[in-house]
Amino acid sequence: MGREVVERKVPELDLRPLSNALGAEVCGLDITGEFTAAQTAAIRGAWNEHHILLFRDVDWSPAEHISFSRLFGELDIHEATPFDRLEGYPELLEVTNKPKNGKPSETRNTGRNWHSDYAYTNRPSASSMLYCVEKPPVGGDTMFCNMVRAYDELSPTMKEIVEGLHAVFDFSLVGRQNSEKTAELRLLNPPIAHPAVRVHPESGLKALYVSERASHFHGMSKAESRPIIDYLCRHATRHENVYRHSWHTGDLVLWDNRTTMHVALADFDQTKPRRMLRTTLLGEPSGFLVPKADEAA
Ligand SMILES: O=C(O)CCC(=O)C(=O)O
Ligand SMILES: [Fe+2]
Repeated sequence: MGREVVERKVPELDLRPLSNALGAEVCGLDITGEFTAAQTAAIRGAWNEHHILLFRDVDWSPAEHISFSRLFGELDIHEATPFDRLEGYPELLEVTNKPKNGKPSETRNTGRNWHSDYAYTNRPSASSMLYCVEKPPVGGDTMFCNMVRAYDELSPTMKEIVEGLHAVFDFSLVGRQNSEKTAELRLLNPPIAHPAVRVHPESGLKALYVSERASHFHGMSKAESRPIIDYLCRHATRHENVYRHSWHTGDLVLWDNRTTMHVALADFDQTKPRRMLRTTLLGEPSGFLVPKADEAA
């Protein structure tokens, strides 16, 4: 027997801003169960406007997390980081500091610098949905910044310069600690260049696409690129352009990787468990691999 379609007045979503820069909480909406196309479109519209949506007190199964995520696009099965996927659910990445099979988890330091998910692949992620299962008593926060505002607030001349650039994303800059494993993953995900300004396919908004994982701009040396990358990251992550999320169990945060960056803070006692589950929506194919010679420049 199919599940009943719950009557929800989603087109009149109860939205509360999370910060001045970005983000909104969607209040009073049960997101388990089925959605009509109109309801999904209403959530999508709010998401495109606010870049980040928060749902609280979500109590669902891995299968429900996956089916809700699929309403918004095709899911990645995390082949670019083929570890810590939930047993039987490759669509769910477990981001946790809890040991796996008696060994430290691969994801225990995931996201420790400002980034957009999977920028180092040729299908940079469109968006991610992170669900908090277990959290430390204090800390373990995640910060998000608005890359549409970051672009908008550049001078006209800087906008023109950046629009002509391709940023090269390098896996060795993801901030992992195990260098052997990092080298192995860099072979799987060789440096790739993407336009430094991207146009959101649905909203048409332009957003800066540069992060702390960009090594240089294609056709420029690292020495030439560094000050510009550093400036753009500093500019994008100014306090007033950031929302800092302090997690509660049952929180689900949806972020758009085309219009935001995020960073997972190590501001907690690492002996306390933190466990999150993430679905990742595939973005449009983008970018070109960087020839070895150029890479060394
Ligand atoms: O653990 C977090 O808060 C986020 C980690 C991260 O960067 C991600 O899951 O994409
Ligand atoms: Fe991330």
